[in-house]
Amino acid sequence: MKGRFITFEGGEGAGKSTQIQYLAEALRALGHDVVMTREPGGSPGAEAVRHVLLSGAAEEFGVRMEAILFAAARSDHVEELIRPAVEAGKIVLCDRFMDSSRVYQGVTGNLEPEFVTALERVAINGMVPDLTIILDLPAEVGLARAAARAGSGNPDRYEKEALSIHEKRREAFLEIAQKEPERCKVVDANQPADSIAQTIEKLAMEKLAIEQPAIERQAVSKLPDEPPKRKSPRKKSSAKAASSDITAEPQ
Ligand code: T5A
Repeated sequence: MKGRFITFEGGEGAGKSTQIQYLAEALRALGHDVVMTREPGGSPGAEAVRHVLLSGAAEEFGVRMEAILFAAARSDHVEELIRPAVEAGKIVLCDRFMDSSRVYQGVTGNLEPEFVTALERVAINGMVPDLTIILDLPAEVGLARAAARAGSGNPDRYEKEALSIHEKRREAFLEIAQKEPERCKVVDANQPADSIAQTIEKLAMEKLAIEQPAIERQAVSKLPDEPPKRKSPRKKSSAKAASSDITAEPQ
């Protein structure tokens, strides 16, 4: 089977990492080879840039500089990890990708759309996600979840920003979904994690089934209606545990 690239987007504390764990488990139970990764980061080069961005070290140099750094990290991540994995037939689940740059740097960073589009084109180099899950919930709820996360330490560069900015980001993600309904599916994230996981699993299965050749579609159609029994996904131990399977987080 051709690999697939699925991204998870949304505001702070929307539950992206939690849901990636659930989906990875469900897909693995069906025999898929799954790679979990995240942005900024996901490859050694990009992880080095992550620290600069999230610590706020680049903030004083302005949003254009930050946007270029996100794009540089993304380019490395795409070429070193995402594309090779998809070409090898794996399903890549990524915590944030190009839509986060459109929203955080573009909309709330007030960067010109042409600049954001140009960076995106270079950074992703054709690697458009097959499916993007947008986890939607009030910014207040997401921020409270992020703050309550065990051992979360100090808020990062973006978590510190005003509630109105986070609400604007929520609207911007919904707008992207409206413009690209084939790629982006909005999921109500203000529910118990288990029910969100079932909705996402269904969306992912539909995507896999639709685009698979007939013989593979037949196999998927024989899957049981009920999702496989899951264990709770592992908890994060620090501010945000590296979700990449293969990359350690340099701090
Ligand atoms: N950024 C990133 C940009 O500005 N531009 C870009 O191009 C990119 C790629 C990344 C930051 O970088 C910015 C955006 C971000 O500000 P990060 O540390 O990687 O920062 O953090 P986030 O991606 O924002 O993710 P968070 O860690 O804040 O949250 P998640 O992953 O959405 O949420 P998760 O799963 O960790 O859950 C948070 C807490 O809520 C609980 C979990 O157990 C956890 O404690 N939870 C639930 N509680 C109740 N009900 C549910 N349904 C729950 N689901 C999870």
